[in-house]
Amino acid sequence: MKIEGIYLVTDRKACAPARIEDVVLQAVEGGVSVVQLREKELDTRGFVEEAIRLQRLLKPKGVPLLINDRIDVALAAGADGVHIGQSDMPYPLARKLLGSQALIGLSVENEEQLMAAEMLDVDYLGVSAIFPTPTKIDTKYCWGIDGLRRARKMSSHRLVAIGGIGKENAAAVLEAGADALAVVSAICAAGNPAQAAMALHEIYRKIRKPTPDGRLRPPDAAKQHLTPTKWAHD
Ligand code: TZP
Ligand code: MG
Repeated sequence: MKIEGIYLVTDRKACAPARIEDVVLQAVEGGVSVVQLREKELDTRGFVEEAIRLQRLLKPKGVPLLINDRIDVALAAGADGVHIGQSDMPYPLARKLLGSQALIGLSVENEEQLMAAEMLDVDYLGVSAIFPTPTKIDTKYCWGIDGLRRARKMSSHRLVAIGGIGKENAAAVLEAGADALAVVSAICAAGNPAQAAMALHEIYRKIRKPTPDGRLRPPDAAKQHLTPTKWAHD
C-alpha cells in the first residue's frame, strides 16, 4: 500500500466537540487516504480503545490506520502501521516488531536525518515541519518550500509533508515534491471536515494527474531521483 494523497493526523482537541471517529469518517468521505491516530495525552487503555474503534471504521474502507509513536498500541489494535519520530523506537526495531507488511513512517527534521534515512527501508518520511504551526510548537526547524524541494532531490523515499499545510499552500507543497500532505487543523478544526478534505484532495488530484496506467505521476524532480527498481515496484 502506497502512502499518497491527503493524510489526516488526528488531534482530539482540534476535533472537539466532535468525536475523532466522526471527523475521521467525514474526512475519508472527502477523500483522505490515510489516517494517523496521534494521542499525546491519553493513557494506554484509552489509546488502544480509540485505535480499535478507528480500525473497525477504516478497515472496510481500505484506508490504512497508522499509530503515532506506539508500536504496542498498533499491535494491540491490529493497525496497519506506525509513524515514529527520531526519539521513538528505532526504525529497525519497529520493523522487527511489526513485520515486513506494516507501514512505517519516520519523521525527519533536518537534512542530516533525511540522508541517514536513505539506509532504511521506511515506507515514507514525514518531512517536519514545512511551515511553523501552532499545532506543534516544539519544532526546531522549518523546511519551507525550498527545503522540501531540496529534500525531494536528496531522498529516494516517499515524502509526506507536514506542518502548517492548508488549501492556500497545498499546491506549492505538492509542486515542491510531496507525495502526500499531512494535515491536522486544516481538517480537524474545520467546520466541515468532509468539505475541507475534499478541497485538499481536489488540489492533489489536479497536480498529480494519473498516468495512462492509472498510477499517479510523481513530480519531475522526484522521478529523476528514483532508481528504475524503486519506481518499478511502486
Ligand atoms: N508534526 C510536525 S508539524 C505537526 C506535527 C504533528 C502538526 C501539524 O499540524 P497542522 O495543524 O496541520 O499545522
Ligand atoms: Mg513521535
